Amino acid sequence: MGLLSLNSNTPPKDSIEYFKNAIQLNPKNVDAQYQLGKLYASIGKYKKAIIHFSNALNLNPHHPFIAFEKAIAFKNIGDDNMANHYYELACDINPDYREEQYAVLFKDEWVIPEGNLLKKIGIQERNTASSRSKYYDKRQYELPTPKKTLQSRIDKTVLITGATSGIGRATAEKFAEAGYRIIITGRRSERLDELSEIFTKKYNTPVRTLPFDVRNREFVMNLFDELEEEWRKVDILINNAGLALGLGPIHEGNLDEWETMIDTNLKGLLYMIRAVAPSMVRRTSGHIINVASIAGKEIYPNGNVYIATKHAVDALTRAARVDLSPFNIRISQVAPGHVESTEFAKVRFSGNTEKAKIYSDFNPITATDVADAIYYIATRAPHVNIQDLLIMGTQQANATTIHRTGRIFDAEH
Ligand code: NDP
Ligand code: 8X3
Repeated sequence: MGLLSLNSNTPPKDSIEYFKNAIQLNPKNVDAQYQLGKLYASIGKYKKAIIHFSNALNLNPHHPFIAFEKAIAFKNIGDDNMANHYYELACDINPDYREEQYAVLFKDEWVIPEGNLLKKIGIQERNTASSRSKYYDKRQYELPTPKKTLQSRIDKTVLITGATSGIGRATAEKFAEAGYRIIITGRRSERLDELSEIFTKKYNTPVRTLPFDVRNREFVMNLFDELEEEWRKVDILINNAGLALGLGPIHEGNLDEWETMIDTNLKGLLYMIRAVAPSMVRRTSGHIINVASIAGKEIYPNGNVYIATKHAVDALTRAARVDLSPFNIRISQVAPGHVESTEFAKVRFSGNTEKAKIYSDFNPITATDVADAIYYIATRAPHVNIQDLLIMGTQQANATTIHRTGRIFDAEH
């Protein structure tokens, strides 16, 4: 069934079914995603339209028209900030959109363009007095009721992946304590809710929870659509979510565990950069801090695939720096050795508490020590980029040399 078999007289409902089927057969069909978005927009279902424009744009980020259509859809639901964001993107992709006839739609004081203007730019479906009123009748849409928000002491937003425990949680707390606005993420939404309550009460700073799995490519690529306007300018992205599963020789490796580690530690981190970096590039400001590991610098027996993912993070940190530094974006990395007060060992050994007792005979660093390092990286003067911080306990010399001579520093803590 080719897309061209539809003709202009097909009623929108039939066309919608047609393109839905096409997408079911092949979700990567850019044209079907785009056409379905346009159809939804033509009947005033702008939120659905946005979803399909987002899908289409993710599949073809350089498409000459989609970003503009998406901007118009956001305008229709009264989200000027996102409308302007996608209008700017549309202009970057296709500079023709800078022309006055398009630009007028995105001026702060938006004057309803007279009929022929919309017609001229191909949106004639809305070119009637009654449909034009949709631009303004926000009651038709379920717009989120603005919550009473707390004022942050530092006007910067930090998004931390994997904030439900360990290093991510400690880092979130560090930034909350300092008065930043924080977006905490992870799969366990109850944990996020609990932490949000604790941090808000304790530090009186705005906290936004956003539960998701970093492996969910579609969700991550549409991340900003999930967030209210005031949360969409991410100043600092901390890519921390990650895990090791198992510790054994490569010839006995568990393929599912390998894939989970690759999908989370490597692909999840990449999706996050791909989703957040473009807005940093547009603003020519931002900071991305990746949590790598000593396992990204050295190898140790039986660590194979986890080690490979962290070596990849190390390489990506350096490669992304080359691409993003021209846009005044800082890219840093922290590479810890063993870190206690995390769930890392419990997860690696599938909840086997005996095997997970790997910190009892020496003093490793703690999640708070790593959070301090991350905070240090993030708070240098704007002309300084800490590229890499390798950090280990005093009793750990490298990945494999650990002086397991007891918890000699416990008394000091
Ligand atoms: P934890 O297990 O305590 O924390 C891991 C965090 O990652 C959790 O918040 C978890 O949240 C989140 N996470 C895991 N999988 C996903 C996923 N698919 N989608 C979203 N979030 C996910 O361990 P750490 O704090 O130690 O780990 C944090 C980072 O530090 C990891 O990248 C790890 O590789 C790295 N690291 C750890 C070291 C250590 O010794 N502990 C040493 C060096 C580096 P949830 O389960 O709720 O999704
Ligand atoms: C976690 C530290 O040494 O277990 O990245 O790989 S190690």
